[in-house]
Amino acid sequence: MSYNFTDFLQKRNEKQISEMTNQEIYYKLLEYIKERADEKTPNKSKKKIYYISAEFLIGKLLSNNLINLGIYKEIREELKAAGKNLSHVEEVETEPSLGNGGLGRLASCFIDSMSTLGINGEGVGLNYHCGLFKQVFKNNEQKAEANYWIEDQSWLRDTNIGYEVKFKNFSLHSKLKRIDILGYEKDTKNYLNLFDIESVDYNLIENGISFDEENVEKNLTLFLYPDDSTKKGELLRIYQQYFMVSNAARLIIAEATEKGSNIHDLADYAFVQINDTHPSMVIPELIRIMTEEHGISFEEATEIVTKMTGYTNHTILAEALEKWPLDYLEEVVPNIVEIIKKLDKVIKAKYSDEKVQIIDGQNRVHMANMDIHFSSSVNGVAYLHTEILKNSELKEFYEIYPNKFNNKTNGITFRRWLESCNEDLADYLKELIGTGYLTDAENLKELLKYVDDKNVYEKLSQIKHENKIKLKKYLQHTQGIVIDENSIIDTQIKRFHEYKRQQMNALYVIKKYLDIKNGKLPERKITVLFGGKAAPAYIIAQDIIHLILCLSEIINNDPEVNKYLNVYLVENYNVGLAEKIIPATDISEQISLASKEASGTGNMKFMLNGALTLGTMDGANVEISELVGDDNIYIFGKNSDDIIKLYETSGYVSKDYYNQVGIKEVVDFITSDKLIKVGNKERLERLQNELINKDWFMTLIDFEDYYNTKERMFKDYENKDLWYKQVINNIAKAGFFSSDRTIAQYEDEIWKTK
Ligand code: F55
Repeated sequence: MSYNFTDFLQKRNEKQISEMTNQEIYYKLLEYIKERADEKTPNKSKKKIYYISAEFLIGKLLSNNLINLGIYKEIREELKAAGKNLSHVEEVETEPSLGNGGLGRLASCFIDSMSTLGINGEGVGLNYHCGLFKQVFKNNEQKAEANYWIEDQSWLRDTNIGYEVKFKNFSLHSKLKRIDILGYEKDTKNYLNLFDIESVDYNLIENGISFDEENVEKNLTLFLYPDDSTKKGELLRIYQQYFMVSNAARLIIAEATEKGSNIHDLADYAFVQINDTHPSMVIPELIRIMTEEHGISFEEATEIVTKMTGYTNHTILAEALEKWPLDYLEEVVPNIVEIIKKLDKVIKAKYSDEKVQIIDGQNRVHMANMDIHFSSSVNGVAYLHTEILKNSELKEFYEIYPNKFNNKTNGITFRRWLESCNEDLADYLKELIGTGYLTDAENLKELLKYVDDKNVYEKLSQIKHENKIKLKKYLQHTQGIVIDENSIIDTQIKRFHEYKRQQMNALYVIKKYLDIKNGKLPERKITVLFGGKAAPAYIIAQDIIHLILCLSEIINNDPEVNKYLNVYLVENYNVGLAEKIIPATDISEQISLASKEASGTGNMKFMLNGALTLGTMDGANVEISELVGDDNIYIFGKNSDDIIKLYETSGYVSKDYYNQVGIKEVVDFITSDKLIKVGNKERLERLQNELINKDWFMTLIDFEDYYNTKERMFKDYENKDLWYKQVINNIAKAGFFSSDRTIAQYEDEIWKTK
């Protein structure tokens, strides 16, 4: 059998564990795990999945790899025997920040599940050296700093694979780096393929995250471009996207050829899942290579590529759908423009409807439209989202291709989001229902036999309490935040965006503050936790962050109020923080404006970890509520049909709501003397004006219902039997949201590798 870590060190004449620093232990574990990974064989099947994504928010990999190797507890004991603490070693690892939020995290859960299910499927993306910016707070505002994460020793492995990528004015040579993706207790493994350039130059960084954007030969993989980029960065983003897909196309063709493909049959060897439109240029790029280099006709190449690609949509927000100006593309990749024009011609010849054209009247290329015409599958990421795509957002396409559309409700890997982040809960579940849920998450339903068991309520509440204490220690140590472990913890962690409505939660905080000042005291102390970054170019989102930071300064320092209410916005929210905050949370805030959140995946993580959802009928909340039933979730607000109608008829006037009693005084507080004293007048006034006169995401329409529902939740929390009965119902029904289920559906219904 396998040698353990101590044997590994002895064989190499290394120091004893007890004599090593945590840093040294981390690096040795990294080598040890890589060696163990070398024992595994790559998955083999004729057809291979290439999950191309501009983002893979992988998080730290040490504990996840130990769990997937089945040696987490063993290593912890070995370290403990030497007087070392595995969780301190975990802290040494830097977190790669190769993604913005849900889309990137989803891609990471998916590659974990593909490996676990033994599917021959790999991720393909870019190796950003600084990734998403590091968030720091100064004067109650967000500042962005460069976030270096690559160290001399890391999970990245060098390969000698690399390709020439031709742009209009120069060529770049790529270098492929790989990270092993180990399935849970599997003898096989897959890779995450990250392409890079060797000429990245950190000296281009000026200050914070500003850098010389023109020097593409040296900056191509320097930063992950934030989603709300201004025009300035758009060209760079096109360079990044083309570099990513050109390399992916080369890799696909090389691997297929190696296995005997003659390219005419490429679709038997490869399937490409296009994660949002960022990798869409893979379609024209594959067609280009086939026609230019393999003598295949344009018609045949188009047919092959259509057969071997599928597109996943993650949003209905119009501003997030990529539309590249033709002349930008022309400047970067003229060869691709030729192909896109040909594809556009095919569509123009067939359909007159303006809405389904690839190139519009303003000479912009609608990337999603190209994907839908020239791929074989179009999927949304939750039931409601897919229905909205079919019936409103992409209606015209659904009429043409009813069979292409399908739903794949998102999921999360339970290895990271339960086994690794909430070990005490995972151990207790094993005590109650055995280990079956580890390989088939639906087995969590067996928990339902304990739904009336008060001993189980007691134990679950103890675990939650312990998790609050762990979070308290961690936040105290790393951020100087001291939360109260006896308070109810109410959490909203996600990217800052108006549609996610952190501003509504902030208004709640104001109302609660005013309540307390007026002598209306909560039964138990409430801790409202926020976490998330705002795109540097997204002013209103930064204003919302500013408001929350100002509120926390006032509230946490007011002795009259801080006994009953605390508000914190944790700095630099990332995967690692999520892993600590979620197990400690009681209330999961999923309060997006109905129809706007495609799915959400935080909602799933919280329910699995024993928090109850306070949410709108949006995204996957709809499916959560169907699974757990009305008694086990707190739903409020207008539904998506009503909201879609309101947009169609321009029927929402925020001022009408602002003038209602109970709302005006709360909104007015944003520019009160108290707030202006600790804040920036311009920001606070702009935000208040936005809420009163625009409020594009209808904060005020749902505020009253939100407030009342949250109050009901606090009341129910005091009834422990009621609360924990709901908690059990939620954990028991969370099995559906395992990404193993999602990936099995992609495999059975789209990919068909087996
Ligand atoms: C990143 C870059 C661009 Cl240019 C546009 C969007 C993004 C991004 O981060 N999107 C994103 O995270 N979308 C989310 O995808 C999740 C996974 O499907 C969904 O759960 C979530 O609802 C959606 O907002």
